[in-house]
This record gives sequence, C-alpha cells and structure tokens, in this order.
Amino acid sequence: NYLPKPEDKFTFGLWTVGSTGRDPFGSPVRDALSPVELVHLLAEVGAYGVNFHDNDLVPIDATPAERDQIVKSFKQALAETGLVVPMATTNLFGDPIFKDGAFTANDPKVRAYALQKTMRAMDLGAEFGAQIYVFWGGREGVEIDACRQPTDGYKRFREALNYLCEYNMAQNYGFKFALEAKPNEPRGDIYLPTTGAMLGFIATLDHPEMVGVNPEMAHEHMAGLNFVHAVAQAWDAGKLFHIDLNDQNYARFDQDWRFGMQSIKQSFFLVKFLEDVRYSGSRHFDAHAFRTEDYQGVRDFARGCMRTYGILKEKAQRFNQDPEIQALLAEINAEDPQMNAFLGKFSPEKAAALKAHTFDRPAISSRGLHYEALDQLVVDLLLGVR
Ligand code: GCO
Ligand code: MN
Ligand code: MN
Ligand code: MN
Repeated sequence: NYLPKPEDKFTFGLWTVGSTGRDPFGSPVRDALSPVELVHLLAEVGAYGVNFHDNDLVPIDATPAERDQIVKSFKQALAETGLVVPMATTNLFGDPIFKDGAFTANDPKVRAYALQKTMRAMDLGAEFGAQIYVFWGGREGVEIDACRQPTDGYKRFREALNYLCEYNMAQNYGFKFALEAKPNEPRGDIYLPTTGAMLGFIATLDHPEMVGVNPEMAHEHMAGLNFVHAVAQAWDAGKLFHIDLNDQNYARFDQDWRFGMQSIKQSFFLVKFLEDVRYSGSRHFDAHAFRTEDYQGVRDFARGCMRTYGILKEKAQRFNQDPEIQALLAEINAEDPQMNAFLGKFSPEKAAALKAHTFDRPAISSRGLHYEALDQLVVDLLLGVR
C-alpha cells in the first residue's frame, strides 16, 4: 500500500508544505499555517521529519523572549507527533539585505551579518538535534560580472565556510555541512552552479571531510543535466550527505513539483540508485503543492511524493529480480578473461603487452548490445504491464 515508514526517512521543509502559493506573478492562495500546525499536518500524512530555515520557525525580527516561546511550542509539537529535525539551514536570501548575496556580497557588513545569522541559525538547529546543515546560496551570484571577479566570490564563500566549520567544532555541534547547487534563480547566475562544481570546490576547503553536498533534482534539470549522474558522483566521492527530491521540466524556471510528477524514468533510476547503494540519509522533498490547491491538496501533494517514491522503490526491486532484465545485463556486462591481463592497474609489462595486442575492431563493433530491448523492458515495468 506504499505507506511511508520511518526507515524511509521522508522529510519535508516547513517552507514546502508551508508554501502559500505566492509566485512572482501572484499573491498567496492559501492562508499561512504556523510551524506547529505544519508539524501536525506532516505527522498526519506520515512524514518522518521536518527541516527548517531559521526564519521559517523564528521571524527575523523576533525578540529573544519570542524566540524562546516559539522554540518551546515547536519542541512540544515534535514531542507530541514524534517528528524529528534532521536538517537545518539559514535563510540567506529573503531579506533585502541579501540582494547582492550573503557570504559573497560586495559589502563587508552584509558578509559579516551573514556569518552572524548563520551562527545563530546553527545554534537553533543544534537545539533541535539537527545533524545536517545545508548551505543553499540562492543569492550568491550575479546579474552582471562587472561587479566582482568570480574568484572573489569563490574566495569569500570559502572563507565563510572555513569560519563556520571552525564554529561547528568550537561549539561541538558535529554538523555535517551540505552544499546545495543551483544554476540560476533568484540570481541571473549563481556561483558553483552544479553539484559537480560544488564537489570540486569542497576539495579547496580547510575541512573538506566536514562538507558534502545536497543535490536537488530540479536544480540539475534546470541546467539540463542528468541528476542520477550528479548524485552518483557525489555518492562515489563519499559526499552525499543529503538530497532534495522534487520534479521539474528541463530548462524551465524553478518549478518545485511533486516528486515523480513529471520525470518518471529519471525518478525511477534515482530511487533505484539510492536504494541499490543503501543511501541512509534523509529523503527530503523540497517541493510544494500547485497554486491550484487548498490544504487538502497540500496533503495530497505530500502523500504523493512519498507514495511515488515507494512505488518506484518497489519497481527497482522488480528490476533487480526480473530474470529477463538481469539476463540482458549479465550478457552486456560479461567479463572477457583475456582482457584482464590488460585492464586495471598500470604496470610497464601490462602496457607493453597491450600495445602489442591486435584488436579485431569490426568484430567488436558488430555486436548488438540490446539496449532497445532492455529499455523497453524498463518502460513495460514502469507502465505496469510487466
Ligand atoms: C530553492 C532551493 C531551496 C533550498 C532551501 C534549503 O530552489 O529555493 O532548493 O528550497 O533547498 O533554501 O537550503
Ligand atoms: Mn530548489
Ligand atoms: Mn525552488
Ligand atoms: Mn532545495
């Protein structure tokens, strides 16, 4: 029946089910619910956890007393529902002060404020037991490259992350940082626009072991890329600390659709990958209900994200057990013992033998690989006739 289970670790941001449907062209279509109400809504649909930006929970201008009251009531809602807070993050994009970026802004006052705001938000996240801390630099970019050298942007971002890694250690918070790339929106160009770019950047930090990535399906699709490949590269590098699941037509504006709404096949291979490698982190849905919906529709949206994941997980199991699919895969991936002498680790002897070998190119090339048949089996499986 595809009902969510705690071991699925399905999480939603307060800002996802809390979206009121405001977009650049229109005002809200749903009344805002309080964080406490949103926790109850998430519990009702069967989510495991809830994540937040500092200001999803505590308004930017709240007094310390107001903050403490909010924290108290939110903790009570978590205790009542059993929901956990696996991830926290900072809103470094909403307030007008961040119009030119946060850690990378040209104004040093803005950069210092961004550090202050993030340390306070880390304190808040730690208070709720969050273990992953996400950095999405939505405003860390430009419309015009005349305003700064891109390398100054990278340098400032690096300095900020190094500083915050030290803060993480000084406070003993034990956060793992997860960097989330996006190619554009809200800025014309955002620095380090893809997961691959983030992975390259992490290697330049003082504490690379503390920092990984939070790839988002929609963001790689906006860039026209293959999300499964991005996730696989992150996994291969030991850097898949978190993941943002949603959906998106390729090369469009940021759509944030229900997971599996559009890209069934890509979503299938993503779920298959996560399950095959036994990814054990949160499966976080960073999406929101259509603007056509009321809160019943928001529940439908949230349940749909998790249900589709469950269906695709079952399809992945079938793929792995399907004799015809597995026979084709075995044939396609068959080893050639003779080639073992040439492949693998380099040695001068191996290289000399390989250079002397003659390959029958026409014979090798003439072999059909049955990818048409293989893909049709996948399509049959996904369309439910297999
Ligand atoms: C977006 C981003 C954000 C971030 C969030 C957490 O396109 O707006 O995906 O939703 O994930 O700010 O860092
Ligand atoms: Mn996004
Ligand atoms: Mn978005
Ligand atoms: Mn996201």
